[in-house]
Amino acid sequence: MKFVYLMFGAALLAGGFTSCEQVEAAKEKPELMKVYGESEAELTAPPLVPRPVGKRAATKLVVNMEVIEKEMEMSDGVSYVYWTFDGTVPGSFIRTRVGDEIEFHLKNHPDSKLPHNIDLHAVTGPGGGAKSSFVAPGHEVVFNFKTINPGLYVYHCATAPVGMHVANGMYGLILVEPEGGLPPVDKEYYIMQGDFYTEGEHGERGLQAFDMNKAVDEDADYVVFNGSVGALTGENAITAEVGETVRLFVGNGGPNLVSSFHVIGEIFDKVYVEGGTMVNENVQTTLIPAGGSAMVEFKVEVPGELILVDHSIFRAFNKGAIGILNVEGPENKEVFGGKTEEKVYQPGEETASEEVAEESNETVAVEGSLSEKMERGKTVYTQNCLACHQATGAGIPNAFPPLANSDYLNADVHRAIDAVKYGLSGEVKVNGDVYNSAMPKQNISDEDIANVLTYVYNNWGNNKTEVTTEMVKSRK
Ligand code: HEC
Ligand SMILES: [Cu+2]
Repeated sequence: MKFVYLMFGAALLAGGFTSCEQVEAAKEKPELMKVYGESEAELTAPPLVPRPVGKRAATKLVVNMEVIEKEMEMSDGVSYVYWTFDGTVPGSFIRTRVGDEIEFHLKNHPDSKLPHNIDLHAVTGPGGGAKSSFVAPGHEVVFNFKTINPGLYVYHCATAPVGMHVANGMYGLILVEPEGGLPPVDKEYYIMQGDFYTEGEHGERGLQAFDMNKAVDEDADYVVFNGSVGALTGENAITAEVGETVRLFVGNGGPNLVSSFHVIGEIFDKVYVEGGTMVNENVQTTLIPAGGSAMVEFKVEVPGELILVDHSIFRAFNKGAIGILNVEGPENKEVFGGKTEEKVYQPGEETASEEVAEESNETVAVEGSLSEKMERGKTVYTQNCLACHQATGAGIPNAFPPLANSDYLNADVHRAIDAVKYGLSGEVKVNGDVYNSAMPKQNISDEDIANVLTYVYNNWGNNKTEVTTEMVKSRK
C-alpha cells in the first residue's frame, strides 16, 4: 500500500498537485499538511490533560507558557524553590496533532532570577527550540514549529547548567496525536516522575536548597510523581470507576533516574512503548527513560486502591514515588475473590481450620477531625511504615513486630510515641514474641506522628486510642 502511495506521490511531483491529492500526500508527509484556522491551545496542570484532539484538522495552535520560580512543598514540612513551566511540576500538558503549526510564546516572569528556555522533544529543529526560546526575566519570545511525528514527548528547560534546571522541576509533556486521534478512553491522567537532590536528608524539615554534588552522584533524596511527595495520594489520588478504561500519560523528567513504572494490582492492557507508535500488550512494568515517556492503558475491573510506583522499590516506600488510583464500584468476585480462608499451619501436627469472615471495605463512620486524621495517617503509614510493618500491620516474623493487635502498642501510648519519635532498639516483646532489632527514628512531624498512630490504634483490632499532636509534643 505504502509502495503504491510512493509511486503515486512520485507521479504527483512530476505532474503537479490537485487539492485532494495534496491531502493524501500530506498524510504521508505531515510537513506538507495544510493548516485550517487558528486557536489557542488549552493547557492543563497535572494530573489533568486537555480534551482530546480527535478528528479535528491540523490548525495553527498558539501556546502560551510562563516560566515561574517559586517555593512549594516537597514533602510535609519540607519546601523547595522550584523552577517551573506555568507554576506546576511537571509543567502544563500540551495537546496537539500531527501537522499542527505551533506558535509558541514563552514568557519569563519578571520576578525570576534567571533566564530559561524550552527544548521540546516534539520539535524537529536545532535544540528542540532551545536556542530560539532563550528568554530573560521580564521578557517574552515567540518561535514556530510544525509537529511532524505523532507521539508523547518530554519538554524541558535546556539553559546551562541544564541538569540543575531540570532537577529544579523544569519539564513537562507534549502530546502529538496521530491523524484521526487516539482511541477514546474513559479517563486520562498526566503523571511525571522526577528525582530531587536536597542539602538536607530525606524528610529534613525547612526550606531545602539544591545539592549539586548529590545530583552529580545521582544520590536522590526524593523520587516523586508530579513534583512532590503526596501529589497523587490522599485527597490528591486520581480516580476511576469499575469498568472504565484508563489512559495514563507517563513521563520521566529525571534528571538522572530511569523509572520502572508499575501499578500494583493492575496489568497494562496496552503500552505505547517509549511514547511512540509501537504498542505492547499485557505488560507488568514499563521502563520510562529519563527524558522519555510511555502511554499506558488498562481497564479497571475491581474496586480498591491501585498503587502507582517506581518498582525500584525503595524509591517508592522511602523516597516518595507513590501515587494512588482509587477505583470505586461493585465487587467483582469473578476477577478477584479476596481472602476466603486461613488455617493454622503446623507441619507434623493436626491442623485446625477456621473460616475467616469476609473482609469488609466499609469503614466505621467517624466524623470530623478523627476521620481526617485517619485519612492523613493512612498516607503517612503508606509512605513511612508500610515497608517494614506491612500493609495489614502484620509485620514480618523475626524481623518487624506486628502493629495489628499489638499488646506492646496497646499497653502504653507514650512508649509508642517515643518509638516513632526517637526510634526504638533493644529487646521488645510483642504478643509473646521477642524482637531485638532497631527501628530508625522517623523523620516526620509531630502532627503526622499523631495521625499515623491514630491510624494504627484505630485499625487491626487495636484499642482505638486517639493520639493528639499535644501528646506527641509533650514527649521530650
Ligand atoms: C525500617 C523498618 C521500620 C520502619 C520504617 C518502621 N518501623 Fe516500627 N519497628 C521496627 C522494628 C525493627 C521494631 C522493633 C524494634 C526493636 O526490636 O527494638 C519496631 C517497633 C515498632 C513499635 C513497637 C512494637 C509494636 O509492634 O507495637 C511501634 C508502635 C512501631 N514500630 C510503629 C511504627 C510506625 C508508626 C512507623 C511509621 C511511622 C514505623 N514503626 C516504621 C521497624 C520499623
Ligand atoms: Cu530553566
